Amino acid sequence: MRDLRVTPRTAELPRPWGAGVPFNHVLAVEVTLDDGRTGTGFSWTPQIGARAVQALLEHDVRKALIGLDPHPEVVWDRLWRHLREAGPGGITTIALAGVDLALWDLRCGEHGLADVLGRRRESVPVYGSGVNLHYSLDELVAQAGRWKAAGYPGVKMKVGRPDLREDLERVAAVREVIGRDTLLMIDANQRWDLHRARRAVEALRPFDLHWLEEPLPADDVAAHVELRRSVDVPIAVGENVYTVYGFRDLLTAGACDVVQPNLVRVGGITPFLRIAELARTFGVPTYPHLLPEMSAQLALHLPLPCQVEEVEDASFAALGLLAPPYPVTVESGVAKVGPHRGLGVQSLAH
Ligand code: SMN
Ligand code: MG
Repeated sequence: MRDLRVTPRTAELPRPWGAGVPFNHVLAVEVTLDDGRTGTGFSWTPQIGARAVQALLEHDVRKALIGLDPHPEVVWDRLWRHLREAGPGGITTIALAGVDLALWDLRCGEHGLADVLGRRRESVPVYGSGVNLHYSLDELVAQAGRWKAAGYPGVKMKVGRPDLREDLERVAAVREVIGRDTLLMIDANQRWDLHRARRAVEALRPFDLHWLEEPLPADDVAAHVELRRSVDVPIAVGENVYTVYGFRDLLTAGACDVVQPNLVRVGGITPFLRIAELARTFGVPTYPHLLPEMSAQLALHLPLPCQVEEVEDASFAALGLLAPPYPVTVESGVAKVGPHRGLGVQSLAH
């Protein structure tokens, strides 16, 4: 490999993710081979670390990359070891994702990623989501109503308001508007402890939850095991787990029913596929976290069926980060992958 180039992009969120998150930051990463071909990937840091990841890429990754053969799995193992002193996961793996995605883009050549990986299905259901803990009850219900009206098969909402009675009122109102036939998931974003989580699950029992996501600090494997033993709602976790070892520990402990690796946070397609294959051996499905344009492509290939998440007005297409034609389109809650080369995110860099 001859070069690596980073192009930072910032997109304003039409629906801010709370007072502190008005933007999403994306770093387009272009890798150039000795023969002049380029591949495009990206790192994504919605809130924290865009500058730090850019510095890692430009100073530490670039130097270690030049001269290597562009084999994604070999490069991944080598660079992960190289960056490890800065941490086994987090900004190191977020930086690595940019390179890994660019190398997969190159590996695909003129074909699309789903065809290179192999399609097990032709489309994937999409559930509608929102970063909506700060929404008023009316705003929350209106959002859920839009997903329902658009034909999405599932809706996910945030919980973890200071008073459990507020969560109860909000979940009840969303269930009411989406009806019994739409799946309802709740996401506590690690806000609870074991005691609060148990009380919440008990109180929310009438609302037929499809899963409870990140009820507890994501690193606390033992607490997840305890919770899972004492409640009957499925537990989903993984968007803040960064390594295959983290997923192995959750799975071997029997801590969850669904894993949700984030393609970028785990370091790209190479580790994502390793995690999905591992989870499969436990009979646990992998539901890719967010990033619908990439997640839908992967979901066509994943060994167990899943759904992909779309946060309202926050896909790369909706944020204006990608130029049409888009690699993935969603209609009536079903994602399809259109014809494109590689990952279809080349326009991120321009
Ligand atoms: C989430 C996490 C990060 C960015 C947006 C949304 C959330 C989800 O936890 O699962 O949708
Ligand atoms: Mg979540």
